Amino acid sequence: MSGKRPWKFATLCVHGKKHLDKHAAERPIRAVSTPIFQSSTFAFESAEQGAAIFAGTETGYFYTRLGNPTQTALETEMAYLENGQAALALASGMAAATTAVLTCCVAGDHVVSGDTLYGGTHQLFTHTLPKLGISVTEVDARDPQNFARAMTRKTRLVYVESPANPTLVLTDIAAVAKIARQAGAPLLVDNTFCTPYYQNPLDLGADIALHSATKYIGGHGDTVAGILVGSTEWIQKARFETVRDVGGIISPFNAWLLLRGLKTLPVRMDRHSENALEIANFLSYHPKVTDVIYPGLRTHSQHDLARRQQRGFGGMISFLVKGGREAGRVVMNNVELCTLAVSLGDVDTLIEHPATMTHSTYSEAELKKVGIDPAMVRLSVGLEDVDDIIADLRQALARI
Ligand code: LCS
Repeated sequence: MSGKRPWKFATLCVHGKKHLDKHAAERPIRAVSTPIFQSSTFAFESAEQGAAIFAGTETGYFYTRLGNPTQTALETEMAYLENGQAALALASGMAAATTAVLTCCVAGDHVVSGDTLYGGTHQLFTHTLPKLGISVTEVDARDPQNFARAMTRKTRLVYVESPANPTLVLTDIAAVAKIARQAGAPLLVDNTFCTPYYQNPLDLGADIALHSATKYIGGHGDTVAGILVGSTEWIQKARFETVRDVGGIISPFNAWLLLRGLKTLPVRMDRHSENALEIANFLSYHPKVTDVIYPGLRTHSQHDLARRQQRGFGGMISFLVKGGREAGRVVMNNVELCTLAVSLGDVDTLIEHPATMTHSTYSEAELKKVGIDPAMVRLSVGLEDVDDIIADLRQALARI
C-alpha cells in the first residue's frame, strides 16, 4: 500500500497513516522507558522469512505467545539480575510453577519438594499433578538429607521455597543442589520472598529460579505475573515446547509494569526489611504475642543459614498471639492502617490468616505437620512509616 490509491474510511481506520509513512517506526525514538509493544502479531518481510521463522532457522518476533520485545526486555533484565542465562515471563507465579513442572516431567515421573509451600503450589502438587500421573513427595526442607532419602530413579525435579510461605523455613540451597545434581534432577528454588536483590539461587547451585512477580518484583499490588530463570537450553524448552502448547504468557503491559517495578526494587526491599526487623522486635517483646517468626531475628532457628545464603531478611513476618485463633481474628479485624488481604510484597502492609486463607488448601493434619498454627497471623510489611505500622498493631493487639 503506497497511499497512491484513495483508501476508504474503514480501511484507513484499520491501517491508519502508517502505510503512508512506512519508515516512521524505524527512526530512533530514544525512549528512556521501554515502550509497550502492545502487538499480538509481527509482520514477516516475505513468505520465505515467515516459513524460516516457523522452521526455527531464522529468529524474529512473530507472535506474542512466543515472544514480544517488552517481554524480552523484562526477561533479559531478570536473567541478568539472577545471574542466569535466560528467563521466561509468564502470566502468574502459578503459570511459572506449572510450566516448570511440565517442562521437567511426564506421566510416571516424580517430584521431591519442600513440605511448606504457597497453598496454591501445594494444591498443584497434591491435586493436579497426580491427575497427570506425576507424583510428588513433600519433605521437611530443614534437613537436606530428607531430599536425598525421598529421591527415586523417577525423580525429575526438586522444588523448594526458601524462605517458605508462611513459616519462613529455609532450605540450605547449596546442600540440596548437591544432592539433586548427584541424582540428575534439576533444583528449582522459588525466590519470591527474597527477590534477586537478597538471594541468587543459581549462584548457590540451583538450576532454576522462580518468582511470583506479583509480589516484590511488581511491588505495587497491581499486577499478577511469574518468572522463570535458568539455562538458555532449559528456557528454550520451556518456551517452545511447554508454553507454546499451554499458553500462560505475560501481557506486554504487565511486563512493562514489572520493568518499572524493578527500577525501585533495592530501595523498596531495604525499606521492607528495615521496617520488618523493627516490627519483629516490637512483636517479640509484646505480652500478647507468644512467638515471632522472622529470619532476621537471632531467635529464628535458621538465622545462621539466612545470614549465609541471603543478603537481607525481607519483609515477611509470621507471629502467634496469646488466645490462639480467636485472638488472631481479633487482631486482623481491628487493624486500621494494615490491610486485611492476601498477597504480599506490596507497598501497603498486608495482614492475613494462612490457615483459612493462603494455606486453606492444606488439610488440618498437613497444617499441623508443617507448623502452620491456626493462631498464626502473617504480615507482609509495607513501606509506610514504621511508627505508624507499630502503632496500628499495638492498638489491634490491645483489643485481645
Ligand atoms: N510462590 C510463592 C512463594 C507465592 O507466595 C505465591 C503466591 C506463588 C508462588 C503463586 O504466585 P501467583 O500465581 O499468585 O503470582 N502467594 C500468595 C500469597 O501468599 N497470598 O496470595 C498469593
